[in-house]
Amino acid sequence: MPYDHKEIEPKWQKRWEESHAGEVREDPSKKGDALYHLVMFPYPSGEGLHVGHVESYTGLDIVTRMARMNGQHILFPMGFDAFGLPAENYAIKTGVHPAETTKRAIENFTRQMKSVGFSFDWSRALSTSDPEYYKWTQWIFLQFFKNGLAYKKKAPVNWCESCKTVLANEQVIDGACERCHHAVAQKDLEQWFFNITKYVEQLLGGLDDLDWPESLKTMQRNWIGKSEGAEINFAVCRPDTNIRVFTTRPDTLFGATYLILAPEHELVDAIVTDDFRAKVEAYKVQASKKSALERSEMQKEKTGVFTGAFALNPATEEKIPIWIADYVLSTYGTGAIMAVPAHDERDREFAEVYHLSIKDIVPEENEFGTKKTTYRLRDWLVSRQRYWGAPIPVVYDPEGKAHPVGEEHLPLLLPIDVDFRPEGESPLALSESYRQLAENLYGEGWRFEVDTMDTFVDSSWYFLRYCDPSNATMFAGHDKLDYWCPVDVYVGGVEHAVLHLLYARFFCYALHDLGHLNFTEPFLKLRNQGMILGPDGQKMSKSRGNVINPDDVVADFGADTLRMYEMFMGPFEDDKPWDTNGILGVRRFLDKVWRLAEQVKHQRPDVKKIERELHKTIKKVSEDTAAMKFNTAISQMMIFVNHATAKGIGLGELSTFIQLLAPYAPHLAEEIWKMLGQTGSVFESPWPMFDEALAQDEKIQMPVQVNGKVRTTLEVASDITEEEALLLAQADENVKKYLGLGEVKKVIFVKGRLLNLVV
Ligand code: ANZ
Repeated sequence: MPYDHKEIEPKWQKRWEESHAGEVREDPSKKGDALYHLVMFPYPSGEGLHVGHVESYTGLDIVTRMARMNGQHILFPMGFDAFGLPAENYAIKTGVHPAETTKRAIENFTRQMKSVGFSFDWSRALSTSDPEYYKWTQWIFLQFFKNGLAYKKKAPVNWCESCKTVLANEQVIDGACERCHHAVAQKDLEQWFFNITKYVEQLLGGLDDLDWPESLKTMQRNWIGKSEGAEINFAVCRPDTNIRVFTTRPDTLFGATYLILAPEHELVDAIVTDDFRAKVEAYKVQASKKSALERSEMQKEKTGVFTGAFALNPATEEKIPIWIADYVLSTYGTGAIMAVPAHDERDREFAEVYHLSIKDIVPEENEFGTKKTTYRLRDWLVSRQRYWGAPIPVVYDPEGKAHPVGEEHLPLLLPIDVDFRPEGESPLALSESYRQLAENLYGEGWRFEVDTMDTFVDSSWYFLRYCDPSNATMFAGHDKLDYWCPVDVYVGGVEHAVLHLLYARFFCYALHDLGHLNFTEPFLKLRNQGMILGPDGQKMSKSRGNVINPDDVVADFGADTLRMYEMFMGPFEDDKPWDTNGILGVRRFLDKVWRLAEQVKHQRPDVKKIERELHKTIKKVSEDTAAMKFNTAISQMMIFVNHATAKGIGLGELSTFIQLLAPYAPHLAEEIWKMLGQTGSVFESPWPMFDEALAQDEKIQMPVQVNGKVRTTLEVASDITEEEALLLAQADENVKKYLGLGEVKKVIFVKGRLLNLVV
């Protein structure tokens, strides 16, 4: 009889909930065993939980459950990254307030996660859209503002002239507005920034000691993009000014035959001659329609226009023309380059298109210019002209000067009387109550900032809040932070390799400098789960119709099967396609375990039947689980269950096996644990120990005969296969001698006894 997951699973989930199973408190006596395990919290989308979420959470749930049985005291929390554009877009379409959709989505996610049996500390669940949470997001903003880490300046944004609104990058499709298909242009608006570049060297250096995948560290290093070179001054012939360029190859200065400025460079207007002004203006408009990515694409044909102006090459003292071209970015280096077409591929392409001089030179050291290090990393633009985010706690006086909102006024609540349909400015600008509140608190003519914060701000510090989620006087108490932080193991998707992880690291460096944290690096060890693809091997998507809903799998096969199947699909960090037959196989395995339990539950007296196999299994499951090699741990459990089915198993032995199975299939394990007469929850029992001697493969002396005469004796594993024995025998010097050049005509292999070769 298969077991009834529909009865067993909800029953244990209810008990865990009633006994507050995943909850932990700071206990000084357990400080030495305290660990912090974290999974990236989800955006509560209306689509519900994805099998990819299940993969990530199951992996760390298994490690956590095993470590707890090993006596570790572990914080393993869950929450919701609840602000963001999808809820707002849905509201624009349907009129349902984002707070309402978000609440429903969180309830659904919570139900789904509970139905899969994750051992989170639900008492610490938080949502970033909750005023109790964003009060502290705003508070941190204020600390940054007061300490020069948050500032305002003009920056280009995606602007749709037809909708009169700013668009997020995701809303720009092929250069056009997602809603009205009007061409999107770049427009300069006042924006808030965080000064992340202040920490650029620390963010680079800090990576070295982290236990993160090397590929991910490389992605962060490339994103930061440190580059060493020189800045060289070029005198402009007329008007009297200088153009500074950044180059990584000052040794090629003698080959610099023209200069190029980014179209947005501040000197363009000053140097352009009247004859060329119209062309230059037209080119600037054209460039403003392209994204930085499009502009720096290598394969794109280079375009540009001459400004009519010339500069002097300081090394050759030759007059060289000054052009503008959009492959030079205003945001990198100095926004101006010296073009060396003989040595730089892009410069050569450009020179060929516009018939500019290409001068072949032998690179040589020169003392023009000064050493300079540049970084690709820019300061973080955090303001959004959106509704569903944390309001920026800044108030402007009647002269327009920005002031921090008083901390006593936090949380600065997101007003409800808004029309969140984008109509040219931030939705908060249209809130009457928001306008009134500013005047009531600060006086006539005072206005709150109407932009909200990028949701990456919310997720940059959520792991700190988990340590002390209901603290009303601080984002988290020092004692609590000291107890749990930093995070020992962090698991999540590789799509967060750069932004989220970099921003969270920046927050910790900054909060550390402001005296609020006593550590800098938040995530000591990090692992990425691979992507679960649809049964067709493609990325799961609604439009392809290849999405697997975890609810269906839980209903049809049970949560334990879902968990184990996802861990069995392949190495945790690999991408792998869904396979319905694989689920059936895992379910059959669990049914076999159930049958073993039915067989031995009344076994008296207890016996030992497969002691060696058991110790081997304890060793393998313990080591592989700790190393997050879940698929091979499961294979070993399957091998063990086959042995047990064939040879029989003692009640004590099965109980031990159930302890190993428990982190993987917690519901079934609890049920069987009880059925076998064990007391308490299986998760309160200590993780099994193994005997190293027993865990070794059993060795036997195997005689090897050639034509019926013993020629050698080999020490081999008792379960050695015929192929392995043959290979070992043929490698033996003595056997080789007697085999001579003769061909082995026949092999007689008696498993665990002898090998006879007939020539
Ligand atoms: C002359 C030269 C000669 C260069 C040569 C390269 C090779 P990385 O390594 O990425 O830092 N550059 C500088 N500022 C730029 C900008 N704002 N937009 C586009 N390109 C820019 O690249 C630095 C090199 O990229 C610089 O060195 C400059 O070209 C170009 F044989 O100067 B080089």
